[in-house]
Amino acid sequence: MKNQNIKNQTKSIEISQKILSKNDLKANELREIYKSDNLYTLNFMSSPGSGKTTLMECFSSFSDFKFAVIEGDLETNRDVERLHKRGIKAYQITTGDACHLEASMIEIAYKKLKEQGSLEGIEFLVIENVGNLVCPASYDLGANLNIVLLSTPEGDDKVLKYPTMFLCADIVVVSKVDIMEYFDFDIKRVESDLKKLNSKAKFFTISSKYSSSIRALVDYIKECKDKNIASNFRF
Ligand SMILES: Nc1nc2c(ncn2[C@@H]2O[C@H](COP(=O)(O)OP(=O)(O)O)[C@@H](O)[C@H]2O)c(=O)[nH]1
Ligand SMILES: [Mg+2]
Repeated sequence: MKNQNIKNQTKSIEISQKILSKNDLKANELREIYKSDNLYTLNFMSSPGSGKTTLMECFSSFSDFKFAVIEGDLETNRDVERLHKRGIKAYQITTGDACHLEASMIEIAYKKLKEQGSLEGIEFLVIENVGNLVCPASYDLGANLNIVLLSTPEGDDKVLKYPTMFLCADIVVVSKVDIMEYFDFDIKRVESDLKKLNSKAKFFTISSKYSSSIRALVDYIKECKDKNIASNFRF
């Protein structure tokens, strides 16, 4: 009888806290490092060829946007060579067969950039993730903003086909709008899909041919830094 009473008084408590993975823990450490070094960090993700490196080349024409880059590719130093040609400080990570960057890789690259003095006078750390619309969305890099590019040749149906990627975006950028008409790309469809999936994401359209479109994106990123906005999304 006594035991029965105790049983009735026992309450069950549901614990639904996320168990942090090794990568999550490292990403939390990186967040603190960026903060103490006063660097605002952007994680650019997209398919290969959607225009990430080109966008970084375009950034270099704005003297009020001081940035260094960590490049992620499966193989080759080609992107870093392109950036160095423009005078951009950059460090290349080659992942071999890993289809995404992980926080531990960023930690190593960050140390190298720092040792080289490449972070002096820099306000923004720009990460170009490995080109892939799937895997990078599962790895927190501690960035302040996660920015996803979708180029017009890829098609206007991708937001709902790759929801994990677009869910983790603070900013979605449709790139290559100068050639949009050749691909029957419907911007309204992308905007409407994004509203349904992730209404908090800010939406931009850009082309490397239209400097004012890049300027608008840079201004918004600078505004986020000034307001110290942290990513809506935790991976
Ligand atoms: N027409 C057009 N081509 C672009 C634009 N941005 C990038 N490209 C081209 O797209 C190709 C892939 O660009 P890249 O920056 O290397 O893409 P990433 O793989 O995402 O870094 C290159 O040939 C670029 O010249 C754009 O706004 N308009
Ligand atoms: Mg690239």
